[in-house]
Amino acid sequence: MGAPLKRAGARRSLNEHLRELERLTDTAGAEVVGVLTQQLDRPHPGTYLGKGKVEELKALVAQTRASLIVFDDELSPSQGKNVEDAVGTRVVDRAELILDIFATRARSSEARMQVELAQLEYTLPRLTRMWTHLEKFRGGIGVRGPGETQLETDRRLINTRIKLLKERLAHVQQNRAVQRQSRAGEFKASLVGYTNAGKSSILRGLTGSDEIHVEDRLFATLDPLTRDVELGENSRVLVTDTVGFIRKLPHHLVASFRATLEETRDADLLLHVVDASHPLWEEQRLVVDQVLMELGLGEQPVLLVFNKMDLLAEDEALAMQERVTALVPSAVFVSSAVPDGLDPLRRALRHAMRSRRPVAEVWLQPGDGKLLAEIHRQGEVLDQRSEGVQMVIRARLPDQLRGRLEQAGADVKLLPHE
Ligand SMILES: Nc1nc2c(ncn2[C@@H]2O[C@H](COP(=O)(O)OP(=O)(O)OP(=O)(O)O)[C@@H](O)[C@H]2O)c(=O)[nH]1
Ligand SMILES: [Mg+2]
Repeated sequence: MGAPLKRAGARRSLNEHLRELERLTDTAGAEVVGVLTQQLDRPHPGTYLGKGKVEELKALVAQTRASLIVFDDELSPSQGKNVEDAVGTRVVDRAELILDIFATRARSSEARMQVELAQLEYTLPRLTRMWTHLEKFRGGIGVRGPGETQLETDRRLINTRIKLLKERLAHVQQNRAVQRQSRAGEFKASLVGYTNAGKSSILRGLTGSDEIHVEDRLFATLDPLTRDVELGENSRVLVTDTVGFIRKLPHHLVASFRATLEETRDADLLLHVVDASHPLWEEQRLVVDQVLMELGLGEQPVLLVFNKMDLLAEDEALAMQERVTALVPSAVFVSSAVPDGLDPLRRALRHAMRSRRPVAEVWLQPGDGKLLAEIHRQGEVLDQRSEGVQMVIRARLPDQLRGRLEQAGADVKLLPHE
């Protein structure tokens, strides 16, 4: 069921949005047997849809023998309940569907805990309203009836579970933070983007590793994965693949994945992957920007990576490159599906790395063991040699470290051409 509010362009995107909902439904393991749409001036407070449309929905459900109604739009708990009562079939909205997919696909214990946390937090307010709803039917007999007691029990149980999950997650995240520290010196890039844009395919292409899971499905990747990528010419970068975003991503899910995406906060560069062949790529790009903002990542340096260029006709591809480059000169256009199709991305990564982590030669005095250790920890050492009593290290140095070394009296020479 797709019933967006009337506004400019809503009709045009409605079909694409429903196609996406169909793919989500399929991913969740259901088959779509019928589709109904309506454009609304404003949602009906009781049933979201108007009365006539609810009747139509009921007829369609009877005709197709559907056992589930999926709404693309967000329903209040009472609206969902009212439609359920009117039609006699279970109703879920998009948020519940997405939560369900995450729940069945999450593999690592961290992802599973995060999804459970999101589901419980989603349920908590609905639980209250669900019981309130029942209260009404009992005609207000007894203010502290069994229903309310049950509600309190349920609430307490859920709250206890939420607290426990939060504690466990905090523990996992501490371990992660320790791991991150050990990689402090390396140049890090994170792949972010709309689900199915080709993030995992790009990491696979960059590393040549078949172990990386790629699938023509929404939310193929849930757990972040970091791999070392050799760029040639003495450059190496750590690239992290992350969970994809989608429009109307449930807020609780974003909140609970915040920690997993902590890695991304640490990244020197975000690689925002856009599916250039998707008719709504512009909307998808905005959705990703919005979620990044929500996650507090709005200020990170971003490289726009237009992927799947092989699916565009030559003139289309040229027109797109021209239009995008005029607005975002740094954008790159790639295809992970053709040989050498990722070369523009490799070049851009080498360039980004050189400008942000220039190679320097550091001359240290014999007593500078502490500085040497710091270079190894925070920078990327390419080689080291002795010149008389002095130690000469060639390394990629983040700006801050270079400043500190100079302050501490080390002799630091930038080597601009490496
Ligand atoms: N033709 C073409 N297909 C591609 C390209 N890159 C990825 N694909 C396909 O797009 C689909 C999704 O690719 P993934 O790499 O799994 O996408 P993802 O962004 O990791 O998706 P999620 O993990 O679900 O967020 C797969 O069927 C890929 O084979 C490309 O450059 N060209
Ligand atoms: Mg993926």
